[in-house]
Amino acid sequence: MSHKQKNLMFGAVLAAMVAAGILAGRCAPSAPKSRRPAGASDLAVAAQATYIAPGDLDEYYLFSSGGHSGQIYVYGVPSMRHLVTIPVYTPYPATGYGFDDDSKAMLGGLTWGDVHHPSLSETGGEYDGRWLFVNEMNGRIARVDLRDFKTRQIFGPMPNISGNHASAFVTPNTEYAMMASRFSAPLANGAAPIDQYATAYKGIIAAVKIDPKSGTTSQGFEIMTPPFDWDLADAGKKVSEGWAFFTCYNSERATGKLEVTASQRDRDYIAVVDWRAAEKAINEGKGDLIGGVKVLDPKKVPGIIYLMPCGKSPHGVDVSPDGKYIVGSGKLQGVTTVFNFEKIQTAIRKQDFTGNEDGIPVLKYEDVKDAEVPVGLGPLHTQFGPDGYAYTSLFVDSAIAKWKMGTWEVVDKIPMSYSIGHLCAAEGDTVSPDGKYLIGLNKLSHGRHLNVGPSQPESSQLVDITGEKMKLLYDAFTEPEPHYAQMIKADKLHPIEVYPKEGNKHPLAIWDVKDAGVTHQGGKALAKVVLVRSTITPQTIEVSQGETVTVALTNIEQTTDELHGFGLLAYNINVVVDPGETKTVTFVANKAGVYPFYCTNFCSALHQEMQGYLIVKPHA
Ligand code: K7E
Ligand code: CUA
Repeated sequence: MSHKQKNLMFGAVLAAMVAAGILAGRCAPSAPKSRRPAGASDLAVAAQATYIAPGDLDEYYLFSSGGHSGQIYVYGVPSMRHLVTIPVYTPYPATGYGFDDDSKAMLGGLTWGDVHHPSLSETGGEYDGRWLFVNEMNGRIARVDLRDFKTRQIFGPMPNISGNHASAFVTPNTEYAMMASRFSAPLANGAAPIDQYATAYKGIIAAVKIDPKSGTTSQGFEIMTPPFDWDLADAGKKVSEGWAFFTCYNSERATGKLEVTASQRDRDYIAVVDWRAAEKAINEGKGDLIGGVKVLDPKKVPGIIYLMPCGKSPHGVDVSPDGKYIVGSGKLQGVTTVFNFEKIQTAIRKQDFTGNEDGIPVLKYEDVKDAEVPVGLGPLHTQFGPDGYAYTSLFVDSAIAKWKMGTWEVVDKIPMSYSIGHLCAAEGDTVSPDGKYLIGLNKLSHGRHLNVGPSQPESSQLVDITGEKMKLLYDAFTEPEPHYAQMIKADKLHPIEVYPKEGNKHPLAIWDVKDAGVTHQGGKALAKVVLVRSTITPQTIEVSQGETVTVALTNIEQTTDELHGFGLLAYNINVVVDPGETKTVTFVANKAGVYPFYCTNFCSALHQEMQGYLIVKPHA
């Protein structure tokens, strides 16, 4: 350990002691050498602000995108402690996800997904703590139930959509989650040469319908667009409720080297979608069946979508808490543009258009913009506080700019280490943001951690936004790849700790060891298994080679944290069963022999003894 590292560590320990009150009343220690522009008192304040004493709880849950890991990482804020990983699109041996029959079927043979934007369910524009929807770049949306933090549905791939990036972004009462294609392609899996891109390839803006009671997702509507690359979305709220906004790049309809070919025009677009009108059109039976989905063509169904010009190659689009402003930025510019929803409505009413793109009317930039805010270089995403302030991430400047809505004045900037992408404020995209905390989700960690070789973590930086000036509080490190995250007040979630026995309706559930055993019928074997400390019953599962074997495992515990596992490597079986839960795993016993199985989760002093044998009798 270098002298500098020791100093840093000493500083941290002192700060923690101050925070814990151990040094309270004494003079603050002299400033340790630090790479941060902060003195000892600042460090002590930061330490106190993020220190959660043993046994105490964090104030917020942070649901953070795991990118192409296909997972969601859950952190506590302000401690930034990693609490749990929710596997969504990727098998996760730690919880047995993707191994048992149900979760395996849900994954549909796929073993990864590219998660971008977690979206908490809302009621009246507030997070209601019921579900978390999360998109995947390849046309899927998943629903996580926040009662048990488990993925309960994977919907899609949605036909006609390739590269579903502008998603999941739910509407204020969780009627819909957004979808759109970033990579335009011929619809219905058709084929056309790339030189026909501008005409034969189509973009799609879509929405997935959500059942308000169960959260179950199903096909909503699709709107055909020119082959732009739809990038991000946000749902309107309050005055703009019923509308949704989507950014695009490549309004040039170019192919080839897009960094050049798709940057020729000065402006791209933000699509303004009247989703209620689209819903009504679908309910009236409008639309053409393409690839198994009703697709609305704006030429035939006017009044559902408009385009407003925006700075070249915009990325995020974010609606202010009151729904009045839509913030979007050309990501190569030094300003972010604030569009005014009232002005958009007026322009639409007056039919004040400059032209159209494949039947979609184009609004005038000057008609609909309110301000260009000089936030700094490379504005990507904006989040909101409770007090009329907005926070914009600047990728090129590697900083966050704080600015005031209405006066459009930039009041503060704080550097990020390094190259911030998204940012997340506490309940920052609801109708009533909490303020307090802002997290920069950075693309690179830039050496601010112990060296772990070339594959380095990404970083999340916690910022205090209670005061006039933003203050850096904490560096946390995450696995690839951070995109968006959402932060919800912890007291809005009430997760269960065990599955109540009465609620278990699984047809193969058993609750008494005397019901455990193996039955055989017509080439199939069914083993009903009880898991309870510290025995797997039956201890031997005997089958014949070639039989299709289903093992139904019920964990009959009703005690918090008493999980049991069932591991059997020879057949790639790894199931974890929570208290009160039943899971099945099915396989063909094609290898004769004796194969030990065992409980994988440490469950008691006699956990080691929780074992048994699968005996596969060879063909005679
Ligand atoms: Cu990384 Cu929203 Cu996919 Cu921006 S996205 S940075
Ligand atoms: Cu059950 Cu270990």
